[in-house]
Amino acid sequence: MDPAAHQSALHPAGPIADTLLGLTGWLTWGAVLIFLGVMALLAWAMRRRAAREPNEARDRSHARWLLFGGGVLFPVVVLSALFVYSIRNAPPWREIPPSDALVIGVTGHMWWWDVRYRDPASGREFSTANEIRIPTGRPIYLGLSSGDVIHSFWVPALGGKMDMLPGRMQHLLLQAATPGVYRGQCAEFCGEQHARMALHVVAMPPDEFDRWLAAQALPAPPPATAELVRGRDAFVANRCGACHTVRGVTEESRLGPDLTHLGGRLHLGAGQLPMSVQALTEWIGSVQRIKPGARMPSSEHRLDPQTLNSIALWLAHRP
Ligand code: HEC
Ligand SMILES: [Cu+2]
Repeated sequence: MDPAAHQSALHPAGPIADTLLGLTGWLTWGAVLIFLGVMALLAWAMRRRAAREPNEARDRSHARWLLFGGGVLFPVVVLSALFVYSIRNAPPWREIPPSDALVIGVTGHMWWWDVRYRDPASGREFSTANEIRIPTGRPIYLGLSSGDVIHSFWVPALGGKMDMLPGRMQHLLLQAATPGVYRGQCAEFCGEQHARMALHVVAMPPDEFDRWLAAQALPAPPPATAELVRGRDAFVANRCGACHTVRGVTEESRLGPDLTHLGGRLHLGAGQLPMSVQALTEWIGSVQRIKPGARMPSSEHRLDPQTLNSIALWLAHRP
């Protein structure tokens, strides 16, 4: 796991995760208190019973107390209080995004995340993968869906958890108060590489985010050196574009992650390897060894090491 990123609901990094931790605290400590109270009563009752003669009238009145006091009155009071508290403090699970929210589409696939943005300045829509960049201090409204089986979206430091269902759009709000990298993980078993379906949320100051968004919306610039031209040509010739989009180079395909600005992402393979030319070469050559069952074929038997390396260079040089 990336040591710089944290993935903990106990260390909230935004107001929504804060509220959830508060609610968890009330529930946990409330349950502990009630449990201790009941145990103390039980101990007290056992001691008294041992010390006393039986008396039917008194026992009946105690039973009534237990039934109405402990069985009805107490739960009604406690549950009503909790109900009011949670209604007043619940994060706003709204069908309609708040007016200041940034809307991002996330689709779960076996075993990676497709992330879609719209740049308000240029009106361009674009995809990226496995990493969600967000501005701090602003609610993020996620539209969640799935391309195959049920997945579940959960970045514990920033908000709640929501299932991603095929054929249906679900919603979730996130918010980050401080810049940082927050790890998430698919939270619904979705097949053999479920455990290797991680994602990272990178929260950045709003102006930095705006620059990032504008740059991501642009297509890939033409390669500047002979080596990069070789990489691009090999990518096209080996039909990587059957599954991957590199905007400006290949037609759109949604079978695999968009690779237009891959070099700017922190990880490869849904959080499996830190980004580097070396890791990319390894991934393209032997993805089936790194992530067995991934929906991408290994290329080591088809491509020589130089070709692998030049594709990796071309993919990595574009932030
Ligand atoms: C049959 C479809 C398919 C083909 C062909 C294919 N890929 Fe992939 N590729 C995928 C899928 C699916 C993933 C996501 C795998 C995962 O993480 O589980 C992926 C992941 C990747 C990633 C990691 C992206 C990220 O954001 O983590 C790179 C890089 C990549 N492929 C490069 C290539 C290259 C280069 C080629 C051609 C030699 C290629 N792929 C051919 C389907 C394909
Ligand atoms: Cu999953």
